[in-house]
Amino acid sequence: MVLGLEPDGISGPSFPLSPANTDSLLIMLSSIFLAIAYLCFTSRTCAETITYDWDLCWVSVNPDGRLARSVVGINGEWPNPAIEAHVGDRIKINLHNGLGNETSSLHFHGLFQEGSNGMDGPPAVTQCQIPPDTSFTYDFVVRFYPLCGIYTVA
Ligand SMILES: [Cu+2]
Repeated sequence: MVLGLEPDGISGPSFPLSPANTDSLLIMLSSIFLAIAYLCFTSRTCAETITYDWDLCWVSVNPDGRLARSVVGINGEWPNPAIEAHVGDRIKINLHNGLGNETSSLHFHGLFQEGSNGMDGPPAVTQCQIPPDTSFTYDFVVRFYPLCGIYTVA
């Protein structure tokens, strides 16, 4: 390491471009390229199809501790299950509307549905409501989104 003056006059380390450092730089850049290639390759080969079989139903719960009431549950349970997926995964949800007296749909709020707009779920906007005692399959790939994280399904 050579101590020298930085352009702004502050003393600090400098790294002259010697053949040894050029080799180190090339090795470092090659490593970064290989890491990026590995991530691209693994993100494609590791994509999975995640399938859920959900039956909407009424369940009696007391979510706020004040009064038990009927809420929409899934497979007889509430709170409803989470969907866990990575970018690139395909999500398939076989949804049966077992409510008996209400139409329904699932809306994937905030998720990009590029190429799969009909799977976004707002009733009367991108899909017809699912009548009681019928089924609908949501089928889409999770696209890249700059704010990967938690989204709500309503
Ligand atoms: Cu929304």
